[in-house]
Amino acid sequence: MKAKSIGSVFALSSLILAMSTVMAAKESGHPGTPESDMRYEGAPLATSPGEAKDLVTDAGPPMTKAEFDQAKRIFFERCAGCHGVLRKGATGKPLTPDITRQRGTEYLKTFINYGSPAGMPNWGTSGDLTPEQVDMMARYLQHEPPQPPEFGMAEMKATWKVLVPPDKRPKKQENKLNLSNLFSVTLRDAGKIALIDGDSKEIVTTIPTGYAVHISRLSASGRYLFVIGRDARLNMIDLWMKEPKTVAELKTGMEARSVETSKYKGWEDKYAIVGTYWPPQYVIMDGETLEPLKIVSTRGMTVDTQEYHPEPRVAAIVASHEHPEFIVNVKETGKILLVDYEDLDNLKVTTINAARFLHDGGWDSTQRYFLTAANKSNKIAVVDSKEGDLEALVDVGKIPHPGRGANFVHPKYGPVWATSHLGDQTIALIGTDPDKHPKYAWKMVESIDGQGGGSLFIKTHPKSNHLYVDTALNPDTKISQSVAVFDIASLDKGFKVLPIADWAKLGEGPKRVVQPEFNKAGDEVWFSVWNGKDETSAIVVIDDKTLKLKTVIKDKRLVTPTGKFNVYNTMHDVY
Ligand code: DHE
Repeated sequence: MKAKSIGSVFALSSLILAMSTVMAAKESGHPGTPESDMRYEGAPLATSPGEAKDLVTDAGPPMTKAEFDQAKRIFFERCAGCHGVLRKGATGKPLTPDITRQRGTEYLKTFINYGSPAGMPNWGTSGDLTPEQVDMMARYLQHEPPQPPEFGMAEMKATWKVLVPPDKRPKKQENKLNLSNLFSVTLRDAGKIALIDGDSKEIVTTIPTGYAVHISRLSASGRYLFVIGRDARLNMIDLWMKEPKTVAELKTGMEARSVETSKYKGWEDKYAIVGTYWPPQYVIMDGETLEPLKIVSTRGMTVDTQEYHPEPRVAAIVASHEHPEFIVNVKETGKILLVDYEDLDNLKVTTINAARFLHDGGWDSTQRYFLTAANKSNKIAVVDSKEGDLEALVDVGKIPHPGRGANFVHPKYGPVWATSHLGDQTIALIGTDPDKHPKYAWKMVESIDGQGGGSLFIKTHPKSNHLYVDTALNPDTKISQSVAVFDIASLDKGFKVLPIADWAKLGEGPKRVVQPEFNKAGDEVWFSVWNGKDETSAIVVIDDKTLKLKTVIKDKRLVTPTGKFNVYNTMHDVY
């Protein structure tokens, strides 16, 4: 299967349920379902449908082999992002044969044709699927879900490449780059990252990575950059080389979104970890060579109904500063794992009950407490990484989506951590100081209004007095193309709007403004203006004090820039 450009991708999403209640549908042709939402959750799988094992039996309605193959392809491209590869349900409803056979072909056809107010797009009446395809999908769903292959040690080792062995690498930094102010920028649809010098704003180089590359993280020393693609390809880039390049590579599965490295004292640069969506597992690798050392499945029981989930995907991973542990979010089971990497042969894993569906999150300012979104539960789970237990589950707004969140000192509540939301316009502030402000600790102390829903990322910096909130998925282009900025000393006075996309002076296109990221000094903020693959994108840099435009970085190599990771801030978890 060839991956499609983001503009042509559609999927089912219950994220849409909440968003559609606050936003008008636009552009997508699916009532109640803005196109941007479908694109966000519904990227086609990197997993090839051809590799999935078919289980067609007489228990389901008749289908020819050709029909089954076509239906499988459509499902992998358009539906699996929300319903899960095994259709056990994720943000979309479960569609296993025990349920679908009861519903029957006619019922399923109606659903697929017309969609539902709960966020199911109207595939038939929108013209995306022909009447024959709708009929075919309704029959397909009554057969057992085809299962993509597993990916164990043998498969991983077969993909493992050490391009430059450790003893052939530089002994000291061989370039003149100011590494701590370097940015790794995701070039999503180019399958590359760009390294941009934070001082001169020049592109140092671009480096090929995995398909629809997702995030970058740094080794504890800051020397190695780890980049994960949606196809689960991990690139390890040595920033000390004359021209930084990939020194080791590993395919860790078929779908992945997260990577992290060991940061506990004495374990710096020792291990890396990748969490995969398919197969549902995590793998711990050698931090110098990416040799896969330990693979652990995340299949198991859900936190609430305690039923078996065959496909619990690994979402955010952070490295503990309190113990030699990785903290691993397991999305569909709603459990957070503390994986002790001291002894990989006798692996100790603490399982913390949180809530579904765990997604992204970050540290409080002391780096003891990990705050993470359980997005379908509208909660933030707080893990005490020192004691190794759940501190609280805090109710917030609809579908919290913090990225790594934002830490600042509130004039009344003391230290707080903030998240914005996909499903409403609010920004939730949670007190994080149980010692000096116990009354406010682990409570939503305030909910302030931003520009609108559809927010993905929020950011501040210890040196800044501003809080920036993007609204990249808001259906109103005025809102998705600008950001709200609050003065932390007077949050109640509302926000200013910075028309970031206008400042970039680009031509046509969606021009979503996404993910604020500070430079090392904390006096500049970088925003991606994320346009279509064949349109011009840019990075807009503003002065944090004056909120005025400083620079627009435009270059034909900057194809669909999204996430930006400042080396120093990412290494030290500064946000
Ligand atoms: Fe992300 C972080 C998953 C779509 C940009 N994204 C994450 C993390 C997860 C995740 C689990 C946390 C990783 C960690 O901290 O270890 N993202 C997913 C999806 O499942 C989803 C919804 C759909 C998909 O099929 O991938 C998805 N993400 C997107 C996008 O469409 C975004 C906006 C653009 C893009 O580049 O694809 C996007 N995600 C990001 C970014 C981060 C991220 C920039 C890191 C933020 C940070 O500040 O750390």
